[in-house]
Amino acid sequence: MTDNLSLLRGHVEQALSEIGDLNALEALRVKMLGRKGEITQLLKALGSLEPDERRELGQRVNELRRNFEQGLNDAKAFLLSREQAQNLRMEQLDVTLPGKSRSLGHRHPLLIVMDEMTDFFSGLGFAVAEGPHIETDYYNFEALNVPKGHSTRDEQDTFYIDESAFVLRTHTSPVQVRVMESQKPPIRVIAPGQTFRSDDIDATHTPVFHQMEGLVIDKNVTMGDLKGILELLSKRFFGERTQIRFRPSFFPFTEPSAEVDATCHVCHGNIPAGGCRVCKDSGWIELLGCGMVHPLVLSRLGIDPEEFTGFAFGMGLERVAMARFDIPDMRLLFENDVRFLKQF
Ligand code: 2U9
Repeated sequence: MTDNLSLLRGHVEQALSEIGDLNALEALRVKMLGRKGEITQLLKALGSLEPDERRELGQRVNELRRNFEQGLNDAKAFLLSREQAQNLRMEQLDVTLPGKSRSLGHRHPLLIVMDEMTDFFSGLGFAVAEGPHIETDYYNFEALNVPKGHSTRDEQDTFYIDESAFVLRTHTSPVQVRVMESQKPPIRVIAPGQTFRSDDIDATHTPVFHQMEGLVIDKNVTMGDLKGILELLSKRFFGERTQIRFRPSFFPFTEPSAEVDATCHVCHGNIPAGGCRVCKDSGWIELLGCGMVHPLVLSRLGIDPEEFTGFAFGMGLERVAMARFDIPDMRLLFENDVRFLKQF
C-alpha cells in the first residue's frame, strides 16, 4: 500500500501539471475523489488495517488528499484567469481600424415631392386624409356630380371590379367626400395617394399614378383664397420668381373650374435658342386643376351652399416631379432602376 501511495502521488502530480481545461480538471477530480475514485478507495481500504498501520497510512493518505485538493484549486484558479485573459483579448477593440461604410437608401423622387407638399400644406393648417384604393361607384363618381355616361366613367378610363359595383379610385376625391360625410365645416384637408386609370403606358401616362388633392370649406371662402394658396405653393416649389395663371376649364365637381400653369422655373419664359426641354418652349408648366366646389356636391353631402363655400384642387404628382427634376419620361419613375433613382 505504501508503494501504491507513492505511485499515486507521482501520478496525481503529473496529472495536475498536464491539465488543459476545466472539463479535464473535473474529470480528474472524479477520477480521484469521486465515489469510486482512487483516493476514495484508499481511504476506504484504511478501515481494514491494523490500528498502527491505519494511523500512519491514514495521515499520508489524508495529506495526499489535501495536497490533491489544493492542487485542484490552484489549477482551477489558473485556468479561470487564463480564460478571462483570453476573453479580454477577444473583446479588444482596435479603434484605429477603418469603419464599415453602410450605403444609405433614400426617398423616391415622387415621395420627395409628396412629402414636401404635405409639409407645405400642414404648415398652412391642412389635415392629411387617406381612404381606400377600391371605392364604390358612389364615392368615386356619384357624390362628385360625375353623371352616368361621363367620359371618366368609360371603361377606357376606369378599372371596374365586380360588375362595376366597385372601382379602383380614379382620383383621391372620394377621400374628401368621406371627410365631408364625417365632419362639419370648417374643413381643410389634403388627400395624397395612389390613383388608377386604364391608360396605355407612354412617356406621360401610367395606369397607376399619384395625386395630391386639397379641399377647403368654410364661410366666405373665395377663389381669391384659392389663388393665394396656389401662388404660395408654386413659389415654394419652383422658386420665388414663379408666377401662375388661371385658364378656364370644366370639371363636374367644381364651378367655376380652372387649370393653373406656373412660369417655367428653368427658362422663366425667356426661351433659349436651343429650346427649353422643361416647358417645351411654352414658358409655362401645367400645375393642376381646381375650382369652387360645385353647390350640388355640397348640398348632396348636407352642407348648405348658401352658408358655406369651398375650393378644391387636384394635381398629378408624377408631372410635378417630372417638371421639378427635369425627368423626360414618366416610365422612369416606375422602372425602379437604381442608377436613375440615385440621382435625386
Ligand atoms: C370634392 C370636391 C371637389 C378636386 C379637383 C381637379 C380639379 C383636377 C386633376 C388634375 C390632374 C386630376 O391628376 S389629374 O389628372 N384634378 O383637375 N381635382 S378640382 O375637386 C374636388 C374634390 C373633392 C368633394
